[in-house]
Amino acid sequence: MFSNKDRFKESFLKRLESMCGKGFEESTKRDQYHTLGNMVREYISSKWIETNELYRSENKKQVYYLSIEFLLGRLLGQNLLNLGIKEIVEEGLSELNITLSEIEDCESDPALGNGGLGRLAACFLDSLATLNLPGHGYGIRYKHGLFDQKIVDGYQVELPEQWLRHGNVWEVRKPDEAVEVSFWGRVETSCDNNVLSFKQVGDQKVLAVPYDMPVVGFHVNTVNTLRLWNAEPSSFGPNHDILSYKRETEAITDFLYPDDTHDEGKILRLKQQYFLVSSSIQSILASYKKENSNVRELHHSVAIHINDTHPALAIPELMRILMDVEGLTWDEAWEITSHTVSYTNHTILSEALEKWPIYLFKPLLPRIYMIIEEINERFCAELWDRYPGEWQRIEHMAIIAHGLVKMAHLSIVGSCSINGVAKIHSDILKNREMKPFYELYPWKFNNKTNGITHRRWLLKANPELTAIIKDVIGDEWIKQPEKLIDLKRHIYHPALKESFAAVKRKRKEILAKKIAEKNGIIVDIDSIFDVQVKRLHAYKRQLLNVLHILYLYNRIKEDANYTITPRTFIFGAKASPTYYYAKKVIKLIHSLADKVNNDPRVSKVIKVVFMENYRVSLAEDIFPAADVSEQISTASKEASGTGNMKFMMNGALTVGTLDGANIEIMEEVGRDNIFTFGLTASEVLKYEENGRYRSMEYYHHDLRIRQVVDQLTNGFFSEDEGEFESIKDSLLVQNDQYFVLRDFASYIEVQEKVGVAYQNTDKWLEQALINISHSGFFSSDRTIQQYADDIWEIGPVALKM
Ligand code: 26Q
Repeated sequence: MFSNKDRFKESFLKRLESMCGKGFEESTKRDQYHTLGNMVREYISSKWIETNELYRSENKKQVYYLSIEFLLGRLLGQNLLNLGIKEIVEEGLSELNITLSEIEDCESDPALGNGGLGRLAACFLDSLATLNLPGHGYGIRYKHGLFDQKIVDGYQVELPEQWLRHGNVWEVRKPDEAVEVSFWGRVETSCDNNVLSFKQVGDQKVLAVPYDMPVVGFHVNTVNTLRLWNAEPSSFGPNHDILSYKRETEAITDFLYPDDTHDEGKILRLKQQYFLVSSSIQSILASYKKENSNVRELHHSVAIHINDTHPALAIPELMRILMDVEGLTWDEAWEITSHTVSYTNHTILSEALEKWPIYLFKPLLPRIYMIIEEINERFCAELWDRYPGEWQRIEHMAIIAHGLVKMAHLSIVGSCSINGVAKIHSDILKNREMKPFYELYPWKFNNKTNGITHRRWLLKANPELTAIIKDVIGDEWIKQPEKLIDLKRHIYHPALKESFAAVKRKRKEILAKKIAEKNGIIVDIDSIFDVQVKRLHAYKRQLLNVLHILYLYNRIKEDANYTITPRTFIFGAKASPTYYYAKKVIKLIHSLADKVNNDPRVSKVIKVVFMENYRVSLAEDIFPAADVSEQISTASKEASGTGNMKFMMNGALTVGTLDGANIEIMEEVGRDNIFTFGLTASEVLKYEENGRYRSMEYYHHDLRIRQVVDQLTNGFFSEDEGEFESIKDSLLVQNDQYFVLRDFASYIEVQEKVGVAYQNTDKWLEQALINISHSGFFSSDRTIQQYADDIWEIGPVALKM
């Protein structure tokens, strides 16, 4: 089918007829997409079956990655690339006068995640399969992924996302492997021969039906599985009020929660979490028991990883099944569970730490609550032994306290490993946020600096740059990304610099064309493309970027002799629908864009562009076109960041604070090849402790600051003068929690340096190439290898090609 272009063309045309009932001439792009997608899925299926058979027969340890989010992005192009058949398909299609990219554009962009955490899970799946590691994802098949963003008059409007509208060629429904998940009811305790047993009665059952998606490794035979659960009414459901039962059931997997920081405490969210966890643990145990007779050995064959605390109920759920179903004692079950589960923390923002009120939790999950109570009691007793009389410390560390269940504490106590996602983040966890737990269990804590898959973020997104690198250093780096460092010997070669400059230019032209189409703004290809794309959050400080642009506007207006390297400021960001401040900042970016882009003199040198509906497929157009990567979070607040790595790999220079993985990027490229500014993490933490920061002083003492802050409310933006008052208040009345004004001068200074540096084209190109050369460290292959070696203790299982 894919052995050469002629065979491909023949099969494609035949399949199109049989699938769509039309000839090629009458077929639509979507018909063609479905046809190709089906052919590829079929081509994958034999490898998929073989992989599963191999895993069964070898019976080696497997890892299951539980995540409430998998931000996959489009799969057709990535699967073709990983299977090594992209070129044949492209050649075949071109003889039919179609391009692969128009077909790819028919695919919906599965957005089953909010941002960093969900995209990380997707990169990890790609690396697991490519490294031939037996690792699978478990998630939720949301009917509606993250909302589509429309901008109306500068305001964000959310529309329901509809990725399943035209079906999903990649999934296989497995009704035979459906399991039941129980909610509500009560626990009946009975005692036989001095052994207590527990039964849930009066509960409501929901059917969890798995939809499996293949995860194709790059140029290997391994095809792993992403299993997404769909909630459906069970035949053991109630026999009254069936309609509301059906509605309630289906609501569980109806939509993805669009908030990635605020712990909303909604019962539906808790239902989603338990639904994911219970169905996944049942499925993991069922497949374990097919090959193994003794559940007491589970932790030697199975590792379960929880992506943040959202799947933390895996801990009590595994306890429940081991005790209530398998008949193990508490101690036996605890030994197994606490050696099976491992946990990654992705944030230190306190508002993001999950805490569930008992009054919500206990009625919904009565048996699980009982088990957590018991875990807590035993844990507190242990603490009491170790720290006699230190009741304050114990209260602070308890899993249940003040009417709340603390999911991070449960995760730490029930896991064998706890990791942060960048060095500084892991250090902050150990020395501050989770200090008492680190003192208790120092061996559990470790760091795994995040990574990204270069197969999507370089090979797929930037084939032009990929081709240049191959020309210069061959292709070993594709399998071993750390070998990108070989490029470094060549960075002074004029030919390399020229070809890199040509590629960057080409990708800027492509992006400029999209901007012209979508925004109606003509941007200057020779200007610096300065990009900030990420979720909108106060701590990520899009506002700092905005205020700097406003400052530049003022300079240009006031000083006829002011010169500046031309820049195009590009933003992409979704705000949580209920996050008032974030939505105001989106509006502010639009108001600023209107001012800047419509001013004849200012718009000659700077432009502001907001790209609507930022998502994986758009990101693949943006990173390759960027010159400057904005990573300007308040130091200590961004656990890692992963966009920073995608920019670096595509040859953008970072303007960043010493936060998250920016620090490790600096260690890789050297201080001269990154633009850092602002407070350090320890300075920020010190201010937070001593309370000595006064934003008002910066407002009064720096005229540049006073001018831009005043412009928020003095009619400059010619709208209702109250429009941006809340933003001004956040800076002055609320004392600027994220130190925007404190870092403002430093940011202006570093941005001036960027402008000057860009003028020296030759040197800039060298610096960009240095960034690319050092980006291999940030491949998720390295990250996953570290998880596999240090945490999961799994090794490769592979068929020969
Ligand atoms: C929790 C409870 C209720 C509703 C929603 C949530 C929720 C959902 C998603 C909380 C957090 C998230 C996502 C967090 C996230 O994306 N964190 C980012 O993770 C990246 C990968 O490790 C890091 O690079 C980023 O620094 C971090 O912000």
